[in-house]
Amino acid sequence: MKRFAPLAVPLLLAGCDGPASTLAPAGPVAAEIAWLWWAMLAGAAAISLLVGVMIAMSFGPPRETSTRRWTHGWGLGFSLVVLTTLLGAGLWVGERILPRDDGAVEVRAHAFMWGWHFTQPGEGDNMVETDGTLYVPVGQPIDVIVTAEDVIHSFWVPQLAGKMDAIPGRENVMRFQVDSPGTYRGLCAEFCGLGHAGMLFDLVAYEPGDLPEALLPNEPAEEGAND
Ligand SMILES: [Cu+2]
Repeated sequence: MKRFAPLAVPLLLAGCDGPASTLAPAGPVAAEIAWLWWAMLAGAAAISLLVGVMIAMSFGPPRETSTRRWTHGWGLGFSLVVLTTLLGAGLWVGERILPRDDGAVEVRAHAFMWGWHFTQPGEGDNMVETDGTLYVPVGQPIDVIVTAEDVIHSFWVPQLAGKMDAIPGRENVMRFQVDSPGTYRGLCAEFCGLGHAGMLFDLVAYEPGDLPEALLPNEPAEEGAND
């Protein structure tokens, strides 16, 4: 069985890529979060390694050693330094990705059982409402105001930012930014009933000068033309 273990590595790593992966960041906020993820993995690995070494040593022959060195030095000292560094990194990243008053583009995401209603700026000062697809310009900070109709949902675009709860009667604001145009996978990250698994949406990022058709003022459509 053991010799098949290395084969599992590429398979497991394959799960770290793709449209729903936080480890494939597509914007600065997500990049900070991904960096923090790796830092936490490294910290956890360092402490696990220490524990592993100590377990291995316990199987060896008894040796002259200072208990203090192990309990104070490694047990407390080393672990506290690692955990404090990670806590500091977490606070640093958390502070840097907060929304702030700097004229970011504002969009709204309203969650309901089971779908998403979005409001975003179109041409000029025109606000455009859409269902199931959120349109944002690339290269600019975006503040998404997250609300809910019925129960608690959660707004999540893994490649762009963290999760933000959508709570009825409350407005939660989250910041993100997209580096390059394209379509990104969005989903509800809070179990909200039978239709939860299908509560997906698209986030379409466009060049500011190249407004998608859905954001342009509606031409009077011919009756039944789109059915
Ligand atoms: Cu849900």
